[in-house]
Amino acid sequence: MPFFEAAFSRNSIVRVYLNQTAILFIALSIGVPQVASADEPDTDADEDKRPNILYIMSDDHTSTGIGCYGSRLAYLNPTPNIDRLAIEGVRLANCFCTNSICTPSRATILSGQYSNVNGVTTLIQSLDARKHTVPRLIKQAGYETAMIGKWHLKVEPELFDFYTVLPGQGWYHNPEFRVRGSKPWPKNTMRVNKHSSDAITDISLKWLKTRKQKAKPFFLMHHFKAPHDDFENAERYDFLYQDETIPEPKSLRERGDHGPIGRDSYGTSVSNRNKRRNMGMHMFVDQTLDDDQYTTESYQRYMKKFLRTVKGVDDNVGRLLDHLEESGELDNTIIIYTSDQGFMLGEHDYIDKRWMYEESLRMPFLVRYPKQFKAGTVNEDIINNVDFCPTLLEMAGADKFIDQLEPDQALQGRSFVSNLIGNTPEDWPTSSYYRYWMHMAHHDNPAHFGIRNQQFKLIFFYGRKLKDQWYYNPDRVSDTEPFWELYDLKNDPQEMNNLVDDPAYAEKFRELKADLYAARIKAGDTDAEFPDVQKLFETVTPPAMK
Ligand SMILES: [Ca+2]
Repeated sequence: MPFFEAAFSRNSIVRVYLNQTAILFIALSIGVPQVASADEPDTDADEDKRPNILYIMSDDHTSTGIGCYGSRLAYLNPTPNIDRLAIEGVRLANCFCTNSICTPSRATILSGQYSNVNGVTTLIQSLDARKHTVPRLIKQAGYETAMIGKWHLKVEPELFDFYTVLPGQGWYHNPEFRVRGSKPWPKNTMRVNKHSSDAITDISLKWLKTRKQKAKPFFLMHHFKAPHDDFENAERYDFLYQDETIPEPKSLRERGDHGPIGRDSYGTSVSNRNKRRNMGMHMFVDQTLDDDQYTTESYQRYMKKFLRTVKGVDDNVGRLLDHLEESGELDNTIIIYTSDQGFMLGEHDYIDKRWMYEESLRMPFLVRYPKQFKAGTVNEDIINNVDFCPTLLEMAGADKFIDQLEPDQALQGRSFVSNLIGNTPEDWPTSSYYRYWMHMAHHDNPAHFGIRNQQFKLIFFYGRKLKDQWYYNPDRVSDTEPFWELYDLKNDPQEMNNLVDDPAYAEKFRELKADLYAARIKAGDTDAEFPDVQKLFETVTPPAMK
């Protein structure tokens, strides 16, 4: 039985009953003397009781910065409103990104396709409107739709009934928004004299209160800009955590055998390890401090700015929940909270995302809908953002239109509604494929792809600058030597020991490499355009893994 029918069987019956047996029966049964004309609209009968869907997504809000994920920061209670969704709903423990950077993740969510298929592999490309499958099919299913906040896909979000979006990354303070209007996109703009998290929420609340098609359920994509760097908080949080010493991850200073063995030059840092770009520079740390002091100061400033920005997100999630409660819509709204990817908060001395490492790879995902999802559930299935589109479509009853998609719009993921209910399909995937394309751009991350299952992660850093697949200062970027990383997440959840030098894991390496080979074929990502990459993948093998 489709999701919304199961949830609303009673309402569905009432609706069908009213529509089909007509109003005469009701009029007689309740003793109304005059029989209404069959042509007269019946308000109750016409009201669509399917669930609203509020999809809240923030930018770079790693699960480490969300209380219910239980990290070293949880004791600060950084996100009580977001945590409420986990307490009263389902938390996904193993939800992963397929390409951990803003524009590609958003394109994957809207299209239900991997980056290599939807064409948005890097920050450069935009997503063809033909592939805006989520808003198109959900509108077709009879929802009133809106996109409010950070969009970052360049083209007009034209398929939504309503939109108000930030241009590109947008501004934290007094942001400008692009709106629908008489001039061609993107020339219709307005500006709000507030912090972006407050402004975006104001706009969403206003839309919820004044939307034009109230007989329909709503589908709102509410996208915060925060807590993306440079982590600018609203003034009211300036002194939050001022006297706190934020705990460091052990790997900030003791990097172990993480990363390419014998090499630690990659990735921008909290410390002054990366001399070209590190967080201390962004945080105006005194460049003459000794190494230890520099790391301490850089980390503390970084965490406090990040967490203050997070607090602004959480308080505004609270405003959205309060509105739904006050308007009586809370329990008839599927409320999702997620982030376009994770973020490194000093683990392994890294900042930013892009890596396939846990804190960057993992997406927080919480969903509250008490009519279907049991409160306090933690689901550990391997799910990724290619699955978001089919899931949202099923939630809206729009999955019946999937058959209408053209071959180049075909969905690559699967709906995880059954998983949320507690009925994981027996043939549910047991691993997730990943690829980061933007070789050495911005944060000095070599391009890589890999696979993660419940226990292991295998990553191949092919290290090639590919045509049209990089961005920003290309002259600075050159190819890097290919290398492998292998982690046993069950015995080494912090990814401190790259096992590719340990012959005891040679068989496991070969098994995972075969899985990765198959995952690449399944994702349609076989580098037909870049045969050198596929050749490196097939031929480069660490000596201990032969
Ligand atoms: Ca992002």
